[in-house]
Amino acid sequence: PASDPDLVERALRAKAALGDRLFVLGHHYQRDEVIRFADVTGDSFKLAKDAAARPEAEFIVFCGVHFMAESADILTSPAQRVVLPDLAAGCSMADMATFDQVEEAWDVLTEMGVADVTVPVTYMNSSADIKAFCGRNGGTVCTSSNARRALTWAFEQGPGGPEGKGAGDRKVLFLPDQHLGRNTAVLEMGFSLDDCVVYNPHRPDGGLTEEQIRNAKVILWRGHCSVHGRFTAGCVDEVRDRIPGVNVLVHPECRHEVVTKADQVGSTEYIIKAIEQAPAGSAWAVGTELNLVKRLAARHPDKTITFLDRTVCYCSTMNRIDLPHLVWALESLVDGQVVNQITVDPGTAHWARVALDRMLALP
Ligand code: CIZ
Ligand code: SF4
Repeated sequence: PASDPDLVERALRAKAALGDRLFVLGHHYQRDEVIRFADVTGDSFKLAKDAAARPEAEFIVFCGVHFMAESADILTSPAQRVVLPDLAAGCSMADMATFDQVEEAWDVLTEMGVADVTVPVTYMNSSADIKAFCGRNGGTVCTSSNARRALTWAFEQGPGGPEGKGAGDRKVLFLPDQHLGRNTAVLEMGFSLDDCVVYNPHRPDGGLTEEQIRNAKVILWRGHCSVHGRFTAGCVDEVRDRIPGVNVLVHPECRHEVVTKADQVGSTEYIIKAIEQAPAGSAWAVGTELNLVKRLAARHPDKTITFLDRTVCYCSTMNRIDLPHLVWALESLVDGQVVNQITVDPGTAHWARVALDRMLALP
């Protein structure tokens, strides 16, 4: 549906009034009515770096979800203020790993005597206190484009480097997305499915025996994305029947059997580039969030671009940022009021930054 012209006008007016004091970031999964007001667009990693590249902007309005706004706050200067237009825009995957649950899991590993050879690695899609946990315990952060490099680092350079404690016998605790962890370990690094176990935070000892934990190379947290986790192997078969010659392109947050059946797998930025570079007339079925797939289809009318699923599949929390919330946040700033500011306490920010800096230094 077309946006309310009055709200569009108000958003434009507020942006003009704030000028260079304002920097609006828009994630690729945002609604059309919101993303048109973004000064830059990107995936979570690109946006975190873009936020840091604008030190003169007083206000960073983050059109995305909570963990992304936290990362922006961590990576920008203390004087800059990060605003999330709707505080209810969380991420169900990030919420699947709470700090208390992760501490409890670490206690289990400590009791078994394996914590000191285990390197925690968290996906960007996690709260600041989980990133800080990784920073404090010798681990790092990864994105969907550098997960293999982060895991390689963890196994080789983990505590004490190649000669350090547990070298050759190391494990990774991968948080919170089991699918990204498994797809990376198995499809990109040569681990077997049996090298991976799934730790369920709702069961005692993660629902695992001591032997299973001891034998595992990769301990996957039992989290998933409610959007990407919905695609099934059946969706891939169905689209191949429907569109002969179609290229199936999916995000690594999809289940292992979906990624295995796909032709290409990659991060959000990878997906966008692959479609841009695809020849005219080619056909693509894309397994990622629907706002982005629709935009790609509209931007490339010379290619056939369809959604991998037959049902509608938006990220409901991304969609909470709508034009009324954006206008409210911007007009409040014009009135001198910073609403919905996202701040990370300095102690957490310090250790989260340690983990993020390790990621940024990955070879
Ligand atoms: O699934 C998401 O939310 C993704 C891919 C976020 C991002 O930009 O990394
Ligand atoms: Fe979280 Fe998935 Fe939504 Fe991304 S698409 S914000 S991982 S629920």
